[in-house]
Amino acid sequence: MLTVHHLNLSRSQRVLWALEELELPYQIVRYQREPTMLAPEALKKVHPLGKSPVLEDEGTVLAESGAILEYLQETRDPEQKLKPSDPQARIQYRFWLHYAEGSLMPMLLMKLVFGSLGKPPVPIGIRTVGKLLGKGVQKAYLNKQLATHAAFIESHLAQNPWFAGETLSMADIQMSYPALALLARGEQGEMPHLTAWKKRVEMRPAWQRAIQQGGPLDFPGT
Ligand SMILES: N[C@@H](CCC(=O)N[C@@H](CS)C(=O)NCC(=O)O)C(=O)O
Repeated sequence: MLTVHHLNLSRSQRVLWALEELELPYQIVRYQREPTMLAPEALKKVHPLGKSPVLEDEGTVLAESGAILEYLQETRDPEQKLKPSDPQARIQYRFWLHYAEGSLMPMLLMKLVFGSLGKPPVPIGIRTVGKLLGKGVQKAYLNKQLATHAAFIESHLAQNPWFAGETLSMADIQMSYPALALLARGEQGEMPHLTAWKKRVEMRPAWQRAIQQGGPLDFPGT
């Protein structure tokens, strides 16, 4: 039986969605974020990094959502439901699978960190400086970077209903967390194509079942 180590409000929602799309049986071990938003120590007993998601399959322990999604596709998707067959679509598939955590998530995470420098747990005496520093980095660097990413995603989805072309794939599942976080921030103006993609995602019964299993997907700090 596949086991998902699932942290609330987290990237492990992707794994639940993939499992629901593939209609696979699985069990969930649940973890709640600490007040600091970090994962509880118990997750380190499952994998040394102590992050979620982690997937267990008959003694194999896998971390990294992209690696987990590729593993599920290779081992549990004989009909290739979640990987396109067209060679050009496969190029896109690989690109978005890597881009999600390699390029977009780091910007969103930095935004979260630099946006928090004026708040606890930063010591009260340096919060004013922290806030100024955070705002400076956002203005000089992060906001421009995120605007470039948002425009790039919009132009891609203007031409493609799904990230790897005509059909839903693991690329959409991997992109779901940063793409929805970007949208939730609401700082990029109208993003009609990403919004339309979100609606297509939310209409999928497998997505709805994954949300029922994992809890509502919210983006703390966005
Ligand atoms: N690149 C990893 C990131 C894993 C990760 O950072 N997960 C977050 C949840 S979204 C986490 O476990 N955070 C809690 C912590 O850092 O303590 C992946 O895609 O799986």
